[in-house]
Amino acid sequence: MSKTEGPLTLISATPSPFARMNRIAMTLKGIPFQLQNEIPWEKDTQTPKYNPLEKLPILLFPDGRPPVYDSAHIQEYLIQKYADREPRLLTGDMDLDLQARQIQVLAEGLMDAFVLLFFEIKREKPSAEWRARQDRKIDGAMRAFEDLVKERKKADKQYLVGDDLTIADIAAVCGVGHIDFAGAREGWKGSYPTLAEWWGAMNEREGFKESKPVMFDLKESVV
Ligand SMILES: N[C@@H](CCC(=O)N[C@@H](CS)C(=O)NCC(=O)O)C(=O)O
Repeated sequence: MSKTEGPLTLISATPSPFARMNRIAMTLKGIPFQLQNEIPWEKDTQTPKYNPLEKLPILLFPDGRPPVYDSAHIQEYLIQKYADREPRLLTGDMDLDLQARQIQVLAEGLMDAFVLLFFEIKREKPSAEWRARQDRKIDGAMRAFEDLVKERKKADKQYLVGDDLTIADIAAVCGVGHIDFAGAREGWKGSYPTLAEWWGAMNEREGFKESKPVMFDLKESVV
């Protein structure tokens, strides 16, 4: 196989909820890709070589075209480039798609707040104010997801937007899944029962269950 052929590569981390969104989209669409698992906070990571922001996921092309980074940006590329492959992951209706992307933003905000909290707690003297701020965001997002799922259930809808699976469902499963995986909100399933039931079923679906988060061993100090 020549250098310009072959599958896409996704620089990912085994626990990363951001990368998980892209992994699910590519798996569901049947796009061939290989994973390059890294720990983006450690010295030997390749991430700065491809993304000056030093974050993953990053999508690499076999022909050496510029890499694509930021999970949402990668989702957009996959949706448009592979528009002929089901599931389409957006509805094609501008207003519904605005909602789908908004839900993705909410899920990413939840993930970001978790990461900021995770490292704050590792500091010698964590800031109580900063922790409270991130905690509010996590709780706010979880409440918003519970309300959203409740509303959709009332309308007898399985998915968060429209009648088919979209990036909104993928993002919500990954965001909530990370809180569950990290044990960041003990008892969350009791506090948000409708969300827990929806998430539990979605998380076991084909394309989702293969990408559940797996912890890595962070050896180097980050903060
Ligand atoms: N907005 C970015 C966030 C990605 C992100 O925070 N990734 C984490 C791994 S889960 C990372 O690479 N962190 C390294 C760093 O912040 O330096 C996206 O959606 O892709």
